[in-house]
Order: sequence, then C-alpha cells, then structure tokens
Amino acid sequence: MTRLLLFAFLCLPASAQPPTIGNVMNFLERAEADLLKLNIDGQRTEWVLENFINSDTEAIAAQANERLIARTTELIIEARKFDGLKLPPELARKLLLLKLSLGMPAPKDAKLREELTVVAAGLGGTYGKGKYCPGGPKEKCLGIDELDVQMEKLRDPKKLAEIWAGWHSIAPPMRDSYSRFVELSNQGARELGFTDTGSLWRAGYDMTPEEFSADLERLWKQVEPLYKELHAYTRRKLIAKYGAAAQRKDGMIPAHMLGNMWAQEWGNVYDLVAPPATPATYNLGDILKARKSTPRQVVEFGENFFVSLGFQKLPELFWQRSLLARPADRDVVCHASAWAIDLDQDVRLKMCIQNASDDFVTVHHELGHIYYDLAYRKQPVLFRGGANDGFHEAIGDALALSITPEYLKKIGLIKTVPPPSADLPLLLRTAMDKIAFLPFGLLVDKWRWEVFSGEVKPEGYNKAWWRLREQYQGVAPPVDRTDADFDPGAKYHIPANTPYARYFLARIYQFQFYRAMCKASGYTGPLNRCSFFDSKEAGSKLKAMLELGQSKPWPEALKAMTGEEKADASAMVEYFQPLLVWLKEQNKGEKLGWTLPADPLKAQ
Ligand code: X8Z
Ligand code: ZN
Repeated sequence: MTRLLLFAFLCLPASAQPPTIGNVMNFLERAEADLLKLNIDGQRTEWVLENFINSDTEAIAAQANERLIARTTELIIEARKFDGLKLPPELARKLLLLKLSLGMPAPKDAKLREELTVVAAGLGGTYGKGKYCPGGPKEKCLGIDELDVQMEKLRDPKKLAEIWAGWHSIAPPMRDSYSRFVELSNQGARELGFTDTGSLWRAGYDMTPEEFSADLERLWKQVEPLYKELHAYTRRKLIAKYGAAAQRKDGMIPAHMLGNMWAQEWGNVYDLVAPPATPATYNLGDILKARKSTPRQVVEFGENFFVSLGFQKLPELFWQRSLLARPADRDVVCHASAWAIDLDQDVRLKMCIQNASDDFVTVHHELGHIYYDLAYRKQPVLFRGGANDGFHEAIGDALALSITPEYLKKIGLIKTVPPPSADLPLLLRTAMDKIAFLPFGLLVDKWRWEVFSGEVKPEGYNKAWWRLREQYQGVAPPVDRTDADFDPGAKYHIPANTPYARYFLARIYQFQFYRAMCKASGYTGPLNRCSFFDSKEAGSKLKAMLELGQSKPWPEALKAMTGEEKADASAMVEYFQPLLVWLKEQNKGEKLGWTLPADPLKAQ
C-alpha cells in the first residue's frame, strides 16, 4: 500500500502536485537568505553612492539594485504557486510582505529593468549634486543644507525668492528622466498584478488601497481646522512684517516666506509670529552653536534619551561608520538618513549636522529609525521593518515631543525654565512645525499617485503640483512657473523615490505614541508639558512594539503600545487644544482659508 502510494506520488508531474506548507517554508527560507544577501549588497553600494556621488558609484549602485529587484521579482512570481493555499498567519504574512516589498518595481525584461535602475540612480545623484551659486557659477555654490540655513535666517523677501528659484532650477533637467522612471516602474507594477506603482504603495497598510486613501482623508479632516487657523494667523503676521510682498488677493501665503524651502515646516519663522510681550524662549540651534557642540555631542543627546528609557548605547560601529558633517571635498547626499546596512548591528546615520535649529529634533528622528532597526533585528528577514512605514517615521518624533523646557534644563541645555506664560508661545512654536506640515505630508503622494496612475502627464507635472499645494497648503509660488519647471523634483523624496504618505501618518501616530508613553510614565497633567525621559515603563512599552517589527498587522502593534487599534488624530488635537482656543480668539473676524483659481487646471 505504502509503495503503491509512493509510486503514484512519484509518477505525478511535479507541477500537478498541490504545494504543501513544507514547500512554502522551504521557499521562504531560500527567499529570505537571498534577500538578506542582496539587500546588504544594495545598501552598501547605495551608502557608497550617497557618500561619494560620481558616475562610477552611480553605476555600481544601479547594478546592485538591479540584482536585488530581479531576484525579488522572480521570488514574487514563484510565490504565486502558493496562491489560495491555507497557511498559518506567519507564513501568509511573509508572502504578503514579499509581494509588497518593492518600492520600485521593475519590468521583467532585463534591458528595461537595467534602464530603470540607471535612471533612478541618476535622479538621486542629480539631486545630491544640486547646488545654487548666488554669485554666479564661479562664486561659492551652496548645497541644500546651506540653502536651508539661508531660508531659515533671511528676512528679505527678494533674496528669499532668489534662493527659492535658484534651488528649484536644479530640477527641470530631471523631468524627462522622471517620466521615463514612472513608465518603467509602472510596467513593473503591472507585471506584479497592481494597476500602477502608486496602488502598490497604497497596498502596504493592511487594508485595501481604497480604504487607505479614505483613511488618510478621514485623518486630514480631523486636523484641517487646526491648519486653517494656523494659516490665517501666520498670514496676518507675515503681512504685518512684509506688507504687500506677503499679501495676495486670493489669501494664499507666498511659499518662500515660511522659513523652509518647501514651506513644509514653519518653525523657522516663529520669531515673526510670536505673540507680543512673550517671555523669551530659546532657540536650540543657537544654544548648540554657543556651546560649540560637535555633531557627535548632538547625536549623544539623542542616544542618552533612548538609554534613559532602557535601550542600549549605540554600537561602536555606529560611531566609526556614520557621516555626521558635510565633507569639504566631495558631493554627498546631505538629506538626513538612517541606515541598517546589514539589517543587524551595522547601523549608521548620514547627516550634515551644522547646529541649525531643526538639527536637534532631526537627530532624534533619525535615532528613532536606528533603534527600531536594532530592536527588530532578531526577527526573520521579511519581518525586519516598521509595523508600517509611518511607524518608522514616528518613533524618534514621539521622543522629540518630550523635549520640554524641564527636560532641557535637566540635561543642562538651558539654565532656567521659562515661566508658565511661555506655554502658549512654545505650543505655537511646535505647531509651526507639526501642524504646518500636515497638508504638505498629504499632498506629495497625492501628486505622485496622480502621476503613477497616468491622470497627470509629464507636461502637466508642475501644474498638478501647484494645484495641490494651493489646495491643501494654501501657498503660492514666489515666481512665475511654467510647464518646463519641475518643482516636485526639487524635493528629495521625489528623485529618491521615497514614499511620503508615511510622514503624514507619522505626524498623527507620534502623538498617539507620545500620549501612551506619557500615560505609562505615570504623567497626568496637560499633554503638551509631558516628558517621559527616564521612564523605564514608557521604554518597555516602546520596546515591545519595536521588537515586533512588521511581524503583525500594524493595528496589533499600535494596540500593544497604546491600546488603540485605529490611527486617530485626537491625541494631536488634545495636545494643541489650548493653542486652538487661543488661535480662534486671535483670528476673530478674520476670513479663514483662501480661494483657488476658477479652473484649477489653469492654476500656476
Ligand atoms: O525625510 C525626512 C527625514 C528622513 S526619513 C529627515 N523627513 C521628511 C522631510 O524632510 O521632508 C522628516 C520629516 C519629513
Ligand atoms: Zn525618517
């Protein structure tokens, strides 16, 4: 009997045998081993590219990326034979994550795939090399980190507009490559069964792409009233400072007057909107400069925060291999980033720290990525990731919300805690970064989704970009734009192909995480005054969530930490409640909002 059965089994053609759970396990073991190796190769070459941008490093990085995408695509296609098989949740999740793992899907055709990886590396390189030379090409040229400081400090609208336009002039040469990139990546997405690359991205949130879009809209509606109040208040203050240069009939704010190249965070112009007779607060950038803090010391402040929660010190390799300041002799990508090179202990930070006022918070942001990477490094390869990408972006920010005056005094960065009357101004300062960011966080991928879906064609790229910026942010370009411009390309995440909805989500999640950690630390006062520094209870909640990696759907990770199962802006609204009341008072009699051009397609 046994022999007969065995015979019958052996006689079946391999393809006709129904796959078993054992087959899936074997397949995944092979897949994870291959992906780990190719990922490490890819990360190493990408690290070298971003630290030494030149034509050779671009070519090498493109090749490594090509190999990784080729193998991942093969594995995704091979995994189709398991479709419909009833599997234990852990295996089913691994197969799902594999299917969703390509942020840049590529065609099966080797030539086209190679073309795509070359185009992508070129886009990243062009952005990284981007410079504006205010005195002409023979004079000193400035990279984006230096221009950021100018946008932060300058208060002359003409000069600001010049710098804005100067930086944006790096982008038009990328437009054609970008449209080719879109075509090729979409072809790859379709071959994997998605309608386009945007819908593949939206499928990564444990719900359907349609549910995800609806969820973002729901969250935006929760916070939009806060933004509208802040916008109206800031507009009035800018008009008071700059007069006609800041005033537009349509009520929009000129995008170059908000202290940031993309008008995404406005904290740098806090001095212009600070309520009169406010007690003096502090500027962390100025404090660090006065202390002559080295980049390493700035990073150590962030490390100490994590250690205070019960995490380990950063591995020695981190200090040996990170890049913490812009090198004088070569082009590097200065946009801050965190790396888990071997998906294990070889973690690195790449950041051009110069003690600008945002640097302190950005360091915490980046260390959030690094401690997340370290926490899930014992998970199987396919689970080494954030519960979703918004979680990854929210961890360090949740800690940074604890940078209260009391905390700064404790660590010796300020001598005296500002009086309670400074609470509201401090809240306004935070809102200028956190609330102002929301519409920008939303619109970047709204634009990209329209581009990937084909709704917006290359000749309409720039118009569509400004239509969304006007609609959501209520900001207008400082100088005339034409279809030949490619303003989205002047924002790092577009040439780098980094999805952006994650940052919108992170703005919401970070307040949920922060509220949960404040509670765990035993804090009961007003949310905006809480610091959970030094709380092992908060730390162990955080650790429990981080260690899960992406092994569970994100609502379960959220529940482990907060007890909540849905993204919810109520923690953010609670945090800013006193400010909202105050802003409403300030804006009495003011018309909130702005008007859009009658035909949005004609908007410029
Ligand atoms: O890109 C970043 C981080 C690296 S993941 C520095 N952020 C977004 C941006 O700069 O546009 C953090 C906030 C939003
Ligand atoms: Zn980040």
